[in-house]
Amino acid sequence: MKLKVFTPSEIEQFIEEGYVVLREGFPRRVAAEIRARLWEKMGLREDDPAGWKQPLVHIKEALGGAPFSEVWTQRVFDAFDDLMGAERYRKPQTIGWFPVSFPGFEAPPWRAPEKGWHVDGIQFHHHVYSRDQGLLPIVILSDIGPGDGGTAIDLGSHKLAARILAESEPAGLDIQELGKRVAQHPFKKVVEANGQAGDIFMHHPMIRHARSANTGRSVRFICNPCIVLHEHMNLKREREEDYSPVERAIVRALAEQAK
Ligand SMILES: O=C(O)CCC(=O)C(=O)O
Repeated sequence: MKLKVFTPSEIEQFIEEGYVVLREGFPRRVAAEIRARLWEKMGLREDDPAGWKQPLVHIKEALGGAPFSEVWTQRVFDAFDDLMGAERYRKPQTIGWFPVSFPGFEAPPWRAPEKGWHVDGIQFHHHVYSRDQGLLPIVILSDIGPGDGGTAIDLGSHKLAARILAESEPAGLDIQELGKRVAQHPFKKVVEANGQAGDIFMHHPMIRHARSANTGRSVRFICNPCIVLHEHMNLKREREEDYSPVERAIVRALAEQAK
């Protein structure tokens, strides 16, 4: 596959670690307009911290039209093409949901969360080739520095989940059982998804991740839309170059296990 946005070494990082960051995927202006709309929706004000009464407000909605749909730029779709394969996924029109996390409830230093680790996908039965989630993008809507509540991700855990799923075939696993089995394994390396408004963290759909406490000073806005593939992943392609990086990560995880 000819790459449009990422370099071969970034693709290699995605395959091995389970994530790559698209910097400046969409304009900062769009992020600012979305935040303004979300403040309105929450009935809270950015300039009135006295009104922030809880560490998290979860806006469980997918929202479309400008400014929300303006996240989906050609650059973002080019990045999706690089990771899932052009024409192999359904182009989203909306974004959501929005977990907004507030500072002032947990003191620094930031620590990796003890609870809440999961692989996404409560809405489908999981197979190693599932089409229901082709990628997990975390759309950064506010500047998120170290300690500011960036999503915690366990690098390389997508390979573990892939192996667990492969072993469960042909029955596959429901999300609770997948979560339980992944939780029996130690963490490899936990990092925070830090970035600037306009960046998008592109995660392998099988990565283990968790919400982390916002120990910073600013309100953290993200959203994590689900990108659906048109067809199941193909883990037995005839030509090596036809694998998407999402598929190649799974194929490699299974080959490493067989060694
Ligand atoms: O809030 C976050 O940082 C993570 C959100 C998340 O993991 C989820 O909603 O699946």
